[in-house]
Amino acid sequence: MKLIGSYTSPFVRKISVILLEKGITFEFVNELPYNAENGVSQYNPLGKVPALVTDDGEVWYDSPLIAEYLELLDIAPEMLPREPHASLKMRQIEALADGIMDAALVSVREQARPVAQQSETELLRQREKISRGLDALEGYVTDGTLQAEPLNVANIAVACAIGYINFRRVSPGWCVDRPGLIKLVETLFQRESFARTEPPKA
Ligand SMILES: N[C@@H](CCC(=O)N[C@@H](CS)C(=O)NCC(=O)O)C(=O)O
Repeated sequence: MKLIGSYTSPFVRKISVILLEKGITFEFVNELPYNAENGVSQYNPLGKVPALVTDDGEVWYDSPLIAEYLELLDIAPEMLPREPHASLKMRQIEALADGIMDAALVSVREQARPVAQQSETELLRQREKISRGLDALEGYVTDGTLQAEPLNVANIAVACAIGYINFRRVSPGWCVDRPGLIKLVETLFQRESFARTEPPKA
């Protein structure tokens, strides 16, 4: 199996963590999707990572789809509850965490533009999405819907989203008034799969 991705992408990290936790051997193919020259589009016409190439040569992309494909392999631990409604709930939280990653990514791209071309309005819009998303996640921790155990697509995606906003310093004050989320991600970051997939420092 080959995972096409970059070491800084939170979506790729989500899939890497799932593969490591399930003990699935994979080759990491490092591609930088924002570089002018990159090979991502030969795997995903949208030019986005992650993409997963199976041993049969089938290609899957969009991280929730890849996660779902990996569940079909029936390799423990299961990353979704068996009960359909509970499973949908976890995927809803995964979508929320993915949305926070999307907003953080847009912010980072916007801030990489020359200052005169940056839109404060756009940055604020994205910051508000992140803030509302984190508030919703804190609510899920408070009501017990979102927990560190058992590991699943929801708590993995949440930890990857927060790992990314920490890494890019997108919302430096995110932990103020969100004690549940802090505790959740601190627990998850202790796992070997998260330690091994930390984005590079430089
Ligand atoms: N919904 C996609 C989002 C993937 C995504 O946005 N990946 C970024 C890297 S973090 C990317 O490849 N961007 C390249 C581009 O938008 O051209 C997923 O869940 O896989």
